[in-house]
Amino acid sequence: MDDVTETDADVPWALPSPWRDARVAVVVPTYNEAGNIGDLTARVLALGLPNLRLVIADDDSPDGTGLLADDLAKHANEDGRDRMVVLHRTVKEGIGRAHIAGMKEALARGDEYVVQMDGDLSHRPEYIPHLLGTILATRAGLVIGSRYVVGGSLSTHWGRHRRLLSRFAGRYVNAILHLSVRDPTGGFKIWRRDVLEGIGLDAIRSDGYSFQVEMNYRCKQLGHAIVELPIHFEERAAGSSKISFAVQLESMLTPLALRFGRAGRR
Ligand SMILES: Nc1nc2c(ncn2[C@@H]2O[C@H](COP(=O)(O)OP(=O)(O)OP(=O)(O)O)[C@@H](O)[C@H]2O)c(=O)[nH]1
Ligand SMILES: [Mg+2]
Repeated sequence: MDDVTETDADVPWALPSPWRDARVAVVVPTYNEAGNIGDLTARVLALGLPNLRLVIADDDSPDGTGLLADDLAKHANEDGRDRMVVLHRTVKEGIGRAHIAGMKEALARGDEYVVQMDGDLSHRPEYIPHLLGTILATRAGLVIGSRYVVGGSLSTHWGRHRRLLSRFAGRYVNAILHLSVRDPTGGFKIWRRDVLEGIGLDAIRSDGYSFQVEMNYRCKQLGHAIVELPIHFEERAAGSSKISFAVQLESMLTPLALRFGRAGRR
């Protein structure tokens, strides 16, 4: 937790029944998140959503995140329910690939809504009931936890350079793809199952962070509404960023490929 003190924001917002009974999967890709996985799991499983399932997609993290997750899952599933699933992938293939694996797992298990969330606690788990409530109320295809709508905010630990870069990335994406989304690169989202099925996860090309943009574009192409819900984005709690040059390059090229390349048309 960075610039926000322990306040009501940390107390999960209770959704009324029958909304809280929705079958929702929370997919979290992890690579070296050993310092965060315990807290993240505890907070997600404490949300008071009885049919929530946590799906961790770990790419054989050298710091043992996968093994830690296995222990946490053993404990979480003690009563015989599959509340927590850990996917062990053998190769580090990027956040996009890990998300696709986690989403496919959720769909195969019959979950109706799929949340995507980072594993570094930048995305506060206590927003999940808000995301779920918003998608249920609006019937949007996708709800994005947004840093750039009124009420949204960024960690004060973000310096000027990082803020500008993030803003530029959003503007660049919108200039090319006309998404009309204030935070098109954000990674805290909830999807309706039928929208993911309509998109067809096997057709997604992005390996890294451009996955977020490609998925938004596909959603819009299919004519589904996208709604943004304000969130406060925190600095990662522990560990370090995994963004490489290759991933940044992919993020620059993907909007162009979607708009002008053959792959963009469906
Ligand atoms: N499974 C898997 N997870 C990944 C991979 N790359 C990143 N992640 C996870 O994706 C999430 C987001 O990654 P971060 O490194 O925090 O990237 P970011 O949030 O865009 O950047 P920062 O703001 O610098 O933290 C984290 O949970 C990472 O552990 C990958 O190749 N495989
Ligand atoms: Mg992060």
